[in-house]
Amino acid sequence: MSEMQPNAEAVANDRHGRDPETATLDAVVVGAGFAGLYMLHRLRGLDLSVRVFEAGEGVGGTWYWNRYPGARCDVESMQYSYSFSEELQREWRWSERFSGQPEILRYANHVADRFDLRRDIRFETRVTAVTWDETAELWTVETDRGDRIAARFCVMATGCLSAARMPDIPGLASFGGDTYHTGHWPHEGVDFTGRRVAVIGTGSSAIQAIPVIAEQAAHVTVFQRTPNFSIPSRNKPMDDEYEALWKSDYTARRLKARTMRNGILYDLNPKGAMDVPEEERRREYESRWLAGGTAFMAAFSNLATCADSNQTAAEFVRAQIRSIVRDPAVAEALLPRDYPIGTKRICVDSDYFETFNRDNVTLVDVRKTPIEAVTPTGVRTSDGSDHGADSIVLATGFDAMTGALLKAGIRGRSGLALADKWEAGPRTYLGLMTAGFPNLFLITGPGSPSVLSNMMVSIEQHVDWVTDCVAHMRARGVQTIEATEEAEDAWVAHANEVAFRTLYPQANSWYMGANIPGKPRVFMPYIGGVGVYREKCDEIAAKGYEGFRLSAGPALRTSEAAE
Ligand code: N01
Repeated sequence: MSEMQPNAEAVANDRHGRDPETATLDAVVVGAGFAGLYMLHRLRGLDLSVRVFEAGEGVGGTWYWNRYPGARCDVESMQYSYSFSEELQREWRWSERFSGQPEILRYANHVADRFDLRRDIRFETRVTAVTWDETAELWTVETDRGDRIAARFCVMATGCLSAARMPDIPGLASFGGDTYHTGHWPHEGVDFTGRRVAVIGTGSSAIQAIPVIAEQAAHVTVFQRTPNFSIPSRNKPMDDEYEALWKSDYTARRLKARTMRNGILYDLNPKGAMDVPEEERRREYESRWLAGGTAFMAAFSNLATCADSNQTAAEFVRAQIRSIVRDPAVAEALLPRDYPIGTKRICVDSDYFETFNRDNVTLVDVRKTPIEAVTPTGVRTSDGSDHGADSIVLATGFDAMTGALLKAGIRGRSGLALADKWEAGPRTYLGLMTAGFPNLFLITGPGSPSVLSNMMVSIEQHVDWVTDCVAHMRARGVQTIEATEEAEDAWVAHANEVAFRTLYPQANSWYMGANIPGKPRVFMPYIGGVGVYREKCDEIAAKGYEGFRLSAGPALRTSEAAE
């Protein structure tokens, strides 16, 4: 055991009566976002000893960190919530159709309290190394607070969009004002009153933040590299009848959502866009535009696969942008043209395009005039313009899907670093495990539907699958489970094949790793659909975990055996 100073709160004995600094735990979970919280709850249900490490001071993961103005979920509140507890889903009341970050964070805290989860979570503790001990067949988990803990299982619940990306813009450190990243927003909030704000980036975060910042700031300069498609959210207070309707039938609705392509229950038009007359197509797009939200992309069944069909949806949105933005030159600059709609994550906004009609908002197209440097007083572009700023907001995104996993310093069999194994891109079996890393589970890992789905649905599915797997191992005295190379190769090939049947790989998106210089271009999430994917996972488990190698060992220690 480490001689270093252990995490102070961890010194108390755990509920199994063991000193957690010296005991071998059944499981370590990394991250206390929605995945980590539910994983802890389920593993406790098996009466396993579990420790969660969380870098933040509180629970909530992405909703803990992303506190930028306007941060809001684009999955409806009635669906972006846990389904595992009937009481929880009935008692919790959402105030808006799409919940804002503060309310979602309150919900995460409510769940942590309601299920008494905090006592097994070590906050402000970052995992720095996760090493497989070949002899003991245990993971050794080390933290930046000196913990060094042995655990039979390690579950990475680190989130897909948690490693914030700072851009490599020369001079950034020399800026004399304040710099903020949307993914690490100050907890006390930021008052932009009277300030000139430069926003770099126009992805989902920026598109939500810009209208709110523009209401407050003296001036906002938006630096846009790639224009984005965005659909109005039409957010509104929660309608009591709508809530009651959902709650009257919650279980059936949740079950149905799990069979849907993206884990969201909405009305998918089964027709192809080119199979209907132009007038009907226009009506369909119009009604969805007026209804708001990502269901716009369900206007026709083939928008993700047929270029001509996709083009009709893209053109409809471009026409809306032209009609909203008064200055034709600004409208033109805001039109996304060089990738199919939906192949970069579709954005959902409240008055984003309208914001460019304000006198205090300027758009800078950095494709035409690239950013050359940040200076002490602002941002300089290639045409020699100095855009003065008091604050810079970096809405520059994340090292998505693999960033947080690779930062955790994971080493598997024979000391193989995950970073080396994934040098040419992530390789997993089902996005749940990776060969050479026994008993290490990934929640919504690359190779699973994850970011292409309602994350709550995918999180619950993975956590339930892992829980069942651990219970299966315990019942049969299995020591380790590990993906085989063959199963992994076949899954990677299948996931690729499915991805390349769609238009998605045509865009330079973070799905492809294209936002990070030098990152391998691999389509990372599984696009085969949440329902299909769930069936595959269940089928594999039913066949005795086909494609996994299960090795015998002493029966998993239950609390009874350990005490
Ligand atoms: O990040 P992004 P995000 N110079 O990567 C630009 C989820 N999310 O934080 O496209 C200039 O999408 C970059 O330009 P380009 C959601 O899944 C959900 O906004 O690379 N610009 C892009 O415009 C989302 O997709 C919600 O050319 C630079 C922007 O920065 C994901 O999180 C809300 C640059 C980054 O956009 C990530 O969204 C928010 C540079 N050097 C987020 N570097 C909802 O639920 C980068 N850019 C609604």
